[in-house]
Amino acid sequence: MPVINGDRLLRDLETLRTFGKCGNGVVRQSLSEVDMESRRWLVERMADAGLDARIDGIGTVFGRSRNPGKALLVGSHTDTQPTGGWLDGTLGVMYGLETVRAFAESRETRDLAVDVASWIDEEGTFFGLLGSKMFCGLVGEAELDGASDAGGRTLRAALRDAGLEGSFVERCVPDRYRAYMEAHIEQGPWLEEEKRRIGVVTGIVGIRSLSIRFEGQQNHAGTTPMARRRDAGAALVTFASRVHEVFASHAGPRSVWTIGTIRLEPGAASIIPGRAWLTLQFRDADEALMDRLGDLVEDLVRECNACGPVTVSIEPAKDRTAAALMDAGLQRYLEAAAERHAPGAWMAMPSAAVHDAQNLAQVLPSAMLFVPSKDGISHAFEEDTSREDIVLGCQVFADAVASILLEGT
Ligand code: HGY
Ligand code: MN
Ligand code: MN
Repeated sequence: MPVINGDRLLRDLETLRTFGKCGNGVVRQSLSEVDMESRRWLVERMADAGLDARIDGIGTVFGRSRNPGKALLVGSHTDTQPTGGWLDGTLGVMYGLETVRAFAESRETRDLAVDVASWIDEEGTFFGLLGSKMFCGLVGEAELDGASDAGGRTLRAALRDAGLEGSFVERCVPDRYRAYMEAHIEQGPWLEEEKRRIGVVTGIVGIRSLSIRFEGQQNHAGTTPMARRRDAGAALVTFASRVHEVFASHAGPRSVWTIGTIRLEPGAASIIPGRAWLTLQFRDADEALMDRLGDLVEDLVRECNACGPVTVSIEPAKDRTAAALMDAGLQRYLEAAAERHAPGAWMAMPSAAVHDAQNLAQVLPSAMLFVPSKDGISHAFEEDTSREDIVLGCQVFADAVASILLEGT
C-alpha cells in the first residue's frame, strides 16, 4: 500500500499557512489577493504532482489526473473564515495532494486516478459552499448575481477583479468517478474526549442562515421620549432573546443556533438606531425539524410586527444546505484503514460542521474522515491538531482511497 511522506505533507501545510498568516491563525477569505496567490501556488504544487491543474471560473482549484480508469475525487477548501484556523479545509486538500504523490511512488498505485479540488468559498464569504455547489449543479447563475460579502462587494466584481470572469467552470461528470472523499479536522471536542485519533463520519448536519432586518426611526438619544421611539436596536434585542426562548423549547437534542452578527445603523452612542440587522444560523440533521424552526422565526416576526413600533422582516436566506448521510460502503473502507493504522483508536461519528462533502453526496457516493482538534477549538486562531495526528490521518486516508480504487481492478 502507498506510504505517505509526513514531512512533505507538513511542509506544504506550513507553506500554505503563510498565505494570510496572522499569529497562529490565517486570514485568507475567498478571492482576496492572498487567497488568489495561494491558489496559484496550489496549482503549481498540483502540476508538480503530475495533475492537470487550473483555477476555474468560480475560483475552485481543480487538479485532474492523467491516469486511465474510474477516478476518485478528493477535495476540501483553502479559503478561511474572517479569522480562521490554519487547518480548516487545508488539511483535506493537502491530504489529496499527498495521496497523489504517494500513489505515484508505489508500483501498486501509480496508475490509479485521483483528482484533487480546493472548492472556492466553503466558508461563505460570498456564498456558502459555493465551489462544491457549482461543481454539483446545486446553484444557479441568478443566485450568484445576488451574492456579496459583508462589505457589500459582489461576487461578480470579485471574480472580475481576480481575472476569472468568463472562464470555464468545472462541472461534475459522475461517470468519471468511483467516489468523493474528504478529510477534515473535527472542529469539535469529541475525538479528544473519547481518546480517539480518527473519526469516520456517518452524516453531516444541514444548515440554514437567515438575515433579519429591523426598520425603525433614527432620532436623538436624549430628546426623544421613550414612548415615542421607534428603536430598531431595542427591537433587535427583544427579537434575539425571543429566538433563544422559543428555539430552546422546540429544538432537538443536536440542534444548534447562533446569532453571529448584529449591526446597528448608524451605530453611535447618542443616536437611536434607525435600522438594525442580525444573522440567525441554525443547524440539525433533521430537515423537517429545521423547517419547523424556520416557521417559528416567521411566527416571531409576525409577533413583533403585531406589537410594533418597528417593522421586522426576513431577508432571503443567505446559505441553505441540506443534511446528508455518508455512503455506508465507503465508511467501511475508512474503518478498515483506521483499524489497520490506529487499532481501537477510531470511532464513527456525525459532523456538526457543514462540509463540501454534503453537496458531493448529492451526485456521488461520498465519505469523510476526521482528525482531532486540540481542545475542540476551530474558527479561531487557536485551532490546531498534533503533527502526529495530521500524519496518521493522511496515511489512513490514502490507504482507504487505494483500497477503494484497487477493489475490483
Ligand atoms: O461552519 C461550518 O460548519 C464550516 O466550518 N464552514
Ligand atoms: Mn470552517
Ligand atoms: Mn471547513
